[in-house]
Amino acid sequence: MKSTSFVSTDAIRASFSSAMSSMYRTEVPAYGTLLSLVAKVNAQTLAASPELRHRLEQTDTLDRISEERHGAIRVGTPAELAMLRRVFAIMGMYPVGYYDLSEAGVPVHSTAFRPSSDASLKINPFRVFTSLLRLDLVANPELRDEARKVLEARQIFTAEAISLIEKAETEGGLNADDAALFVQEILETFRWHDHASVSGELYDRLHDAHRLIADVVSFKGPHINHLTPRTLDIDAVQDLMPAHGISPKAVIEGPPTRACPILLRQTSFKALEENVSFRNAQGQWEAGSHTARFGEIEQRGIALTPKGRALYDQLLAKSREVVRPAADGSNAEAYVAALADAFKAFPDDWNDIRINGLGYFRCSVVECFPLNTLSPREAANIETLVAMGAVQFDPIVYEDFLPVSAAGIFQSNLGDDASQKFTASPSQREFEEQLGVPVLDEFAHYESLEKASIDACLRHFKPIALAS
Ligand code: OOG
Ligand code: NI
Repeated sequence: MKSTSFVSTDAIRASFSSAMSSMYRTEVPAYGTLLSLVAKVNAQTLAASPELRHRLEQTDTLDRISEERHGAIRVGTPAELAMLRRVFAIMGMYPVGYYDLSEAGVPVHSTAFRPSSDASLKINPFRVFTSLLRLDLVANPELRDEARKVLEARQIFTAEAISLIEKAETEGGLNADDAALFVQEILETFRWHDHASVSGELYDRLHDAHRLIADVVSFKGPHINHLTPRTLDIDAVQDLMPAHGISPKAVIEGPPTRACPILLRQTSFKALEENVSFRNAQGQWEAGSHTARFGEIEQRGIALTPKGRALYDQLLAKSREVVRPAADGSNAEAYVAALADAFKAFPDDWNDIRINGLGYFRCSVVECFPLNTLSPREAANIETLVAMGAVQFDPIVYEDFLPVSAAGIFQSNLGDDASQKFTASPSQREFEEQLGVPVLDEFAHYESLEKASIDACLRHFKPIALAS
């Protein structure tokens, strides 16, 4: 029988996001420190910039920021990935984008599960960057087979989780009690395990192949490896981190500091070395360690069009030809200067970005605009309406990721010895087959949001445009 009292997928996601955050705060205390630092800086930034506060209020996006974060997990088999797709769908999170990380020397490919509609993003924009290990990129066939056997033998979901997933799918939703239980059971999948499921000897061999392979294969489940709050001023948080006992990586990844933020800027603190026990040949537990979990913060800017993204990629590459940031931070200042210099070629004014077709914007009607000043011809043209002040525009926030250009985050967390190379081999079709659905194309999605906002404005002025 179909129940009418289902909890909304948005509410389940919000409760899951909050449960993950509490769990990670207990597991990695420095994450809690970062959260309070980010909250403090965000409050100061808003106090110092009434205009920013006003636009965030006007676009109904202020409230989401304090709750906003993303997490990252890495799974080992196509079956695990396909099941996660079903889990996230119950929370209103769908796969957006395909990322080939073999390009950055990491043997995984990925997508981000996230809400896609405006309304859902406003309620809670929680996203989970989800990577699937590519055993096909492991050169040694014996090691590949051993890893596959270990992965195929594990079950990362509890029995209760599986029955609730099936129930949600057959009945079309979950009632309040089931939704609360579902969140608790799914949390189990992402919990940290300090007892490895492989021997120390196998762990070492996996680790020699790539630190990330050891991370995916050696444990009972895909522990959450970081949770990232969103800040409105990443430079300020980066500067304040040392005074709060956290030492950040030397440079912020992504674009430089700008008046009009674009895409995504991120910085992190190094992964912790944690105590882990491994079983030895006699079946006894032996002490060892593993490094996987870290902290990260991010600042989000406007979503770029393919043209804007190409310019971004080109300018980033140009700055890296001048200075490549060293892992020890010794040339950080020179890098920051080279980056700022290269990005002088990227317009730093919202209207210039819009007119040059570099970014996506959401248009809206200016409510107090005197309609009787518009001629029918003016009322039918969006550019004229913008120029006359009848329509305003706000940047559409980039909701996705830049893991390849921010390969620095991976590298700084993999340790300096992790320079293994993998041949870049994007394999989106295979990924989508394993996932069970195609991923949403993020450019097409942003474009449709922009177009819908323009259409709504034109509809508003249509009575005038049609008047003769
Ligand atoms: C995922 C890293 C990707 C980001 O912010 O770009 C990511 C991982 O290390 O598993 O979270
Ligand atoms: Ni991240």
